[in-house]
Amino acid sequence: MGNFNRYLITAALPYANGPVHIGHLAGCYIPADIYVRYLRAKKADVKFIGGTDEHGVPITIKAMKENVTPQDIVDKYHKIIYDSFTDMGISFDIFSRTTKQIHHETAADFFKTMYDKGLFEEKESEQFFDEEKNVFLADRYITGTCPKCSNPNAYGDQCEKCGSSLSPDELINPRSTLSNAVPVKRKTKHWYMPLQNYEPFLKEWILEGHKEWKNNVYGQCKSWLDSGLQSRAMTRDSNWGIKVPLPDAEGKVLYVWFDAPIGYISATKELTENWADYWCKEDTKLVHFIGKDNIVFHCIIFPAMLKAHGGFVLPENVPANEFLNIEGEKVSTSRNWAVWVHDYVKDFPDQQDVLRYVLSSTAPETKDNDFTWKDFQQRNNSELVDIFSNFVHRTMILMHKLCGGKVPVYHQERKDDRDDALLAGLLASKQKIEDSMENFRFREALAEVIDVARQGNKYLQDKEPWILARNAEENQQLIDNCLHMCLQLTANLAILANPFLPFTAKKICHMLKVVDRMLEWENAGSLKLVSVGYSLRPPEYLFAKIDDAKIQEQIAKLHAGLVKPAAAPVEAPVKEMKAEIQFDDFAKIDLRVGTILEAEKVPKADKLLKLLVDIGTEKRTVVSGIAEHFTPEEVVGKQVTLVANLAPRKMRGIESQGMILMAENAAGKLVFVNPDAAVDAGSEVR
Ligand code: B3M
Ligand code: ZN
Repeated sequence: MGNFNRYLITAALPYANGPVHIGHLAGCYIPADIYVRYLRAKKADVKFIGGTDEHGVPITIKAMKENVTPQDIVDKYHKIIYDSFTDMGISFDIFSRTTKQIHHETAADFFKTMYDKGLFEEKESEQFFDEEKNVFLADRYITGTCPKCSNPNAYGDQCEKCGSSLSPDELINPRSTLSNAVPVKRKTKHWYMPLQNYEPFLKEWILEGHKEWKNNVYGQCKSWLDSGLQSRAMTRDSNWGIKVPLPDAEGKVLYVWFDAPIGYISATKELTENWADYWCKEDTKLVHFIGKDNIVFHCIIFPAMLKAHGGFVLPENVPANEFLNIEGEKVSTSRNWAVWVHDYVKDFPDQQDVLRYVLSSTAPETKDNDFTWKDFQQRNNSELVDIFSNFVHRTMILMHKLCGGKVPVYHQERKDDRDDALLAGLLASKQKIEDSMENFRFREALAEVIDVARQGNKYLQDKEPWILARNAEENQQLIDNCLHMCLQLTANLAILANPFLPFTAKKICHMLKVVDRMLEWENAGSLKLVSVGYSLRPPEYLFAKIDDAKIQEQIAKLHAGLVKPAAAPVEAPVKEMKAEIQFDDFAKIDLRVGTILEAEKVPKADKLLKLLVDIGTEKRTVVSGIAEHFTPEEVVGKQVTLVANLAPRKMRGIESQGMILMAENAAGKLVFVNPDAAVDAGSEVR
């Protein structure tokens, strides 16, 4: 593990302005947690630092839009984010917040030290200002007409229609997105860090000194450094953030990307009195886990700050991951194209390890990767269930059946080559897993863990203890040896899987009646983990198959939650009125209020739901074309207006006995037509 005596592992501090999704987990939190759990199992001295980033423009904007204070926003999301990570077993030693006092002090001191050393340039510039809201506007919050393609909704930094990057000055008819006011230019003073001064140091340190960094990380750093660095403002005009600790700095706060990484230091201070050991001693290995959009901040700007301030270690590695797409499309929080962690935890109780497994084995380590629910199901069913769980379960069942529920003796004199080969395979796998782990190749490491289970299955299949049992009297020693080996291998699997699947490792320990300390890494490769003669607990399934319905539900949920892009308001097409009818015509229609009792998707029909509707006197099956608008769960329990005397019609082989009424809004979204208070099912509508 190199010449390091302690480890300081950080995972990016997510903005507390929304919940976390599985892209966050795959990008940095699961890899960081795997690495930390591995180090802890190796009994390394390690601290795992996390928290929420609670300053910055996105938070103030969200607060303004929701008409609450920024503090309300960060309080709400800090809790949601914290709960999501805790539920998923992300084992931070501390999960702090950048709004804490200790962080404000630490960051302000950091700035002051740099200021006193004369490391900032003070510059005045003109910036856009919203006179109605009384705030300076970040480029993103100015819109106007694109000078290149005439898109009326281009942003001050970019036109999303033609893709050109813009500056707010170029926009035709610029407006503030906050108030729609025409922004004016105002003079403002800020403190800049001349990053170009740090170029020689950064080139030497990264381009020469860290050629081992991942290609995607090294490549991004190189291209930044090759194209030359510039001065960057480290302060902003705002009243939300850390006040600039200077006398003439009213209304100025630290730039969020100045304060946020210092959050790692503040959180360590909060965690332990010995924080300086971790931050200042050269034999600390500091590793930042982040997503690729944060590379420049962690590899260029923060190290330059650390260097400028002096006295701190620099990151030894920054193993950033690329992005995880969902079902072939980029995650978009504004369109709600995401799988939210809090939803997963609710929908898949006690199945955190399934998600941890899938996200680790498809992690976007070298390039963007795709998460699909089908693949999630497939990996669960064919890898976790068929290989991993199956081996452990068969071992436990056979031990109970053929060895009286106790760990059988190993009869040395009956040892054979197959047993030796199993041990040799285990030791080789352990070595490979270590190599992969230490090079941040967690996918590869995890594949090797599964391979150990695969070796176990093969061993059982070769030895066939169930066949030997036909002549148990003669073969008992062979049966004992086989199950003894399989039980020891099961214990080894728990150790090897523990960094990835901590909940499962615990379950195995429970079944085998061993203490959690068994999970220490040095125990891997031992064949003395479970003691002979011990009676073990009855087997439980570690993983269970996930069926198609459950997967369809998730896919439907993803699509149902999708927010259509806020298109320019469309005039609702005026539908022409149908020809006049007489009262008698209307009176022919029997309308009743019904209550939806059951709902399910009609197989192979994207639009249809099959409903069971209670209309008081009877229950009707109704096939309705609303599946693109509602999930089955959303409609169960709803009251609807039903045309009760419509002649039955067959749809996809199902007889539909009535039709439910829906209103359609201009955007094509369906809304139930239902009574405004609950009424008895069967009530007539007239
Ligand atoms: N909050 C950006 C993000 O959540 C930022 C990370 C800070 S890490 C110090 O992606
Ligand atoms: Zn354009």
